[in-house]
Amino acid sequence: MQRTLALLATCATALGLTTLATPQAEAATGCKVEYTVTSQWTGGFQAGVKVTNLGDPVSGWTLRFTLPDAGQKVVQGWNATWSQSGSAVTATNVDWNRTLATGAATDLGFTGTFTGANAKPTAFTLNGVTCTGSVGGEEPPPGPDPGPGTPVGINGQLHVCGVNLCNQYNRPVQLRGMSTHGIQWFSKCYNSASLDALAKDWKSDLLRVAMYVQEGGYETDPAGFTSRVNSLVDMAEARGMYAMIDFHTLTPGDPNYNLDRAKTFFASVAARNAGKKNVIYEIANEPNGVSWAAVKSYAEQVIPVIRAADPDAVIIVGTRGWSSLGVSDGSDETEIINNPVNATNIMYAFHFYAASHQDNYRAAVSRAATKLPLFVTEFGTVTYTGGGAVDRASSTAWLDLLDRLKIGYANWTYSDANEGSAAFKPGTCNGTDYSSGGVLTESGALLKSRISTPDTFPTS
Ligand code: IDC
Repeated sequence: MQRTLALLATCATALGLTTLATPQAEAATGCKVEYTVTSQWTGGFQAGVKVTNLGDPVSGWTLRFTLPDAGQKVVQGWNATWSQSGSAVTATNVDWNRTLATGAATDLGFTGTFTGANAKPTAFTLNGVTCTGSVGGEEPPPGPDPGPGTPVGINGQLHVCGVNLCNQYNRPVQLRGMSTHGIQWFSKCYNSASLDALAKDWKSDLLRVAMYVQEGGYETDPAGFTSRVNSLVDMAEARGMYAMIDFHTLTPGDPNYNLDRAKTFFASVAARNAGKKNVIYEIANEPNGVSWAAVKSYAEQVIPVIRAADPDAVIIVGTRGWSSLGVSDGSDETEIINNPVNATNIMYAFHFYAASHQDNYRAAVSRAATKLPLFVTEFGTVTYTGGGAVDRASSTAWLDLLDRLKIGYANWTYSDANEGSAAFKPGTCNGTDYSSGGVLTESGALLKSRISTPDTFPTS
């Protein structure tokens, strides 16, 4: 302790705030703070502040936070240069902890005095970016117990084993569920009544949360969409369903166009949801017009950002040609088998639209399933436009194949969009009835009949 103690006044003068590096304009940012009062006595206390960098590496940083009670004063700090102005506290790196790699943490601390309640600090920022973590008032309450009979209650934390998705007993499971439509357009469809119907009537294992990045999505309001996704994760968790966080890139098709947004978004949602068992991350919906090498490079930059905050979650990587394993670009699964993403606990996405994608796509999935962990994170019963008639024969052939191979799926869409792929008739989401047969489209009725059959999750 003595070695690292630094007197506030001395260090503030020696290093000053002018030596600070600021993050580059395009750098991804994110941070986690764990604040702990390590001891407290009459009028005084000592606190530890662990800061984890969840963004790109930094070579100089400033941590700021607010002490909410007027009587709280920093007396002496260590491992940073500390200063206080009113309720605002600033801690600047010292020389030896100036650089923080992605995922790297540094431990700071201070002793202080207080006269009131000694409330936890709030509004932590690192280089101006809001931090998540166990800081006063910002930690979500512990998740509700999903309940013994629910998909999350039975299966717990998932992981990849061989080519399968496995549950807490290390046994393969197939998750069957639904995808939202774009949450920027159909947020009215995702409420307590509709999610109750999905969990209880449909007996869905999974809600995929489709957060478009363009088309009026994330890029227009990063904080707002991040918060909306988190709240849908909570709503799924409360009902014992898994939540797949879909970074719904579509146009442009090169996911690298959104690389910095992806790092910032996933650093934040992964830190916030790390303690939950129900989260699966899908890092790029449908890469298109881009090589597998470019998709792999994107994945190998985004996955470490998620792992730094949430080490044990399953991550799903989109594939070339609108997540067709390359088939829609005239390639096939061998480009992935020969050059897989360099990461563990990952799966690869496959998408199909039953009226458009038939025998040659089913053949590719049958072959690939022996070599690659696959998840059908999106499919439709109609054409690839999302509209047109339900192709019952092809949809049934697909679902029978996925059941046989134990490949999980999410159907596009749990919404009342005016298109054949939607499960509900237009206008349904203006009301409160999501359960009666009358609100379902042909596609909705077909999917509900498939998803609601009993799961056979192994329990030992
Ligand atoms: C479609 C929607 C449609 C919307 C369009 C453009 O159904 O209402 O206008 O996107 O954003 C995908 C995509 C998915 C598409 C869907 C159907 O992942 O975003 O949704 N589809 O076209 N890949 C293949 C088909």
